[in-house]
Amino acid sequence: MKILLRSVLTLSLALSGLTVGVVGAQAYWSPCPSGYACLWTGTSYNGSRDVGYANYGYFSGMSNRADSAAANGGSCEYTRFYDQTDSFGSYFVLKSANFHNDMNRDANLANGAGDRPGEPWRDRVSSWRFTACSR
Ligand SMILES: [Ca+2]
Repeated sequence: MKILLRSVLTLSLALSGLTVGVVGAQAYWSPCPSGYACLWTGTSYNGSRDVGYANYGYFSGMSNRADSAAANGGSCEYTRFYDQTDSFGSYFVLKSANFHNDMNRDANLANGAGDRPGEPWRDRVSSWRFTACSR
């Protein structure tokens, strides 16, 4: 009986260990709230912030002024940051922090951003567009 109890106890501990190991819903850290595209006047998400929350739009308060950026489209997997208004011109892509733990923010646009490494993007972003939206 003592051996049986010990076995049950061991099994319980093993199962609770498995439960602890299960990862919950994806919720990656981001300086940008879910559902938004975000820009800051300073590097490393400092200074003034402007946000976009429609599927696309113009950063009226931050056009050609941003030094850092983050993407967190609530149901959209990617965000394009354009250098002209109304989703025109060149753009770089950041992944949404709701879906991806990598490439979802850039602390310094001057040395490249997202999928455009080495390309200067400081004081250049004017509009955004969410893409790959699931609902
Ligand atoms: Ca960068």
